[in-house]
Amino acid sequence: MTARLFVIPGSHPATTAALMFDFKGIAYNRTDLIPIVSKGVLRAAGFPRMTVPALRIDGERIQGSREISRALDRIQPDPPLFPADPGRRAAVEDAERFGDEELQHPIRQLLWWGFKREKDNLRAYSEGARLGLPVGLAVKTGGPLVALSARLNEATDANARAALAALPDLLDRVDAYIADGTIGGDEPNAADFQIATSIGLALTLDDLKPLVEPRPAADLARRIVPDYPGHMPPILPPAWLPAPAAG
Ligand SMILES: N[C@@H](CCC(=O)N[C@@H](CS)C(=O)NCC(=O)O)C(=O)O
Repeated sequence: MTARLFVIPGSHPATTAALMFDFKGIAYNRTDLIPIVSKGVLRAAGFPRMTVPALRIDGERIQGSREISRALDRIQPDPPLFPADPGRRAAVEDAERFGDEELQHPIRQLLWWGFKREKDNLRAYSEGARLGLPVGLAVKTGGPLVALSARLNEATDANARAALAALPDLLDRVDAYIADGTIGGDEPNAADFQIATSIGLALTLDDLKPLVEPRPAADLARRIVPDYPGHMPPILPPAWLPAPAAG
């Protein structure tokens, strides 16, 4: 089997895909892409969309973290990413969809807001990446790409504030999935990998840490993705930050 996973360093859904490969024990090669430049590379590689994770496996092209979880289970059923029981499978699929469609993007917008404000923050998220040029040089010359990425991700002040306002409810949802056993069990499933990376990424932002740290969601992230790369020192205006939940 030959597999090549296209990622952008620091991308949470790309990290989800990488973790699922490791869980399955399937060997793969990784191509690290620079944001924006990634779009042309993915197009040239024959992918229909312009986002990572994107996977070429034995000539087949699969794109999107949820598509990849299903493909990996099809290609190698053990260990499974989805429960066999139909009711439990539906619950995991629902949690995975929530992680993809509702949780991922607000965190992404806060990250790009932070990069836009201080592009040097990108460096820590790209440590060890093979970008085809030194990370320091990529960051130094990356201003226009950061500005464009922030724009394409709509990382405006208004959306960053909306993402922060939405965060407590989103974290409540994650904690509820843990409490009802959909995620956080002994054996991780596709929703664990989907959700834990967004929480792991959130924990790299010092501004978000006090909101996330006291929650079961943080324990899940530390277990599933203990070494999420990157660190963003405080950068968001304190007045925008919601109060940490009373504990
Ligand atoms: N919901 C999609 C999200 C894919 C996505 O938006 N990926 C981002 C990175 S986190 C991307 O490729 N952005 C393109 C770019 O930055 O140029 C999934 O889970 O696969």
